[in-house]
Amino acid sequence: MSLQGHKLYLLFTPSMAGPRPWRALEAALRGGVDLVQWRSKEPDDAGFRACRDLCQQHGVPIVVNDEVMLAIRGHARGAHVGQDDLPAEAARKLLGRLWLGVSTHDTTQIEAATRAGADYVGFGPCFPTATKGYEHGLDPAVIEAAAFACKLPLFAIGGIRPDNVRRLYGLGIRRIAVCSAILRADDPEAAAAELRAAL
Ligand code: TZP
Ligand code: MG
Repeated sequence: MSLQGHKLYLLFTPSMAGPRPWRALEAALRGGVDLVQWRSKEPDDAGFRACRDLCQQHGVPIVVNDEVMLAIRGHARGAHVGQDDLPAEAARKLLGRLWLGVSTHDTTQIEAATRAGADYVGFGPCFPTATKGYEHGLDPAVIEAAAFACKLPLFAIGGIRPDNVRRLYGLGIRRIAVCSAILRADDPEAAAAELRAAL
């Protein structure tokens, strides 16, 4: 399966999702999330396996944030690394044919991730977001240039919500990664469906 059809990427941090994280994840999957990142703040292999199995039931691939070895031994579809994590080249070697995602913040980093053999990039922050403490989003012109220049599937990230996602669409963005807009929504299924409809 290629990444081409994947557009709505949920960063699933259970502690972000209120008292019933699994219910929120299931609702998000029903709403149209088609790629999930396991993004636990503490090591939680049992939580990872529960997440993986739920995603599998919905036919949705799971990617592990940071923990490349967990992705491999846990039979995830791939792993995601940031600029301060295991270098993308090293992650690429360990992952073999599994997917590698890389967080990027400018076109130089996109080019480096592409050379390192990434399968997709995250790009942002597009808007301010408390989830990662960004007070400002990138200049829309920078986002548009990245969307145009990037040869890999690019998931815009950072503060994306149903009420601003169309601005990104207008800049050429066709894939998004979100956390709080779904996990903190009163109705995660509706939030996911609304984001998906905008893409
Ligand atoms: N990287 C850039 S912004 C961000 C990450 C992991 C947080 C995304 O979360 P939210 O809640 O969708 O802004
Ligand atoms: Mg990281």
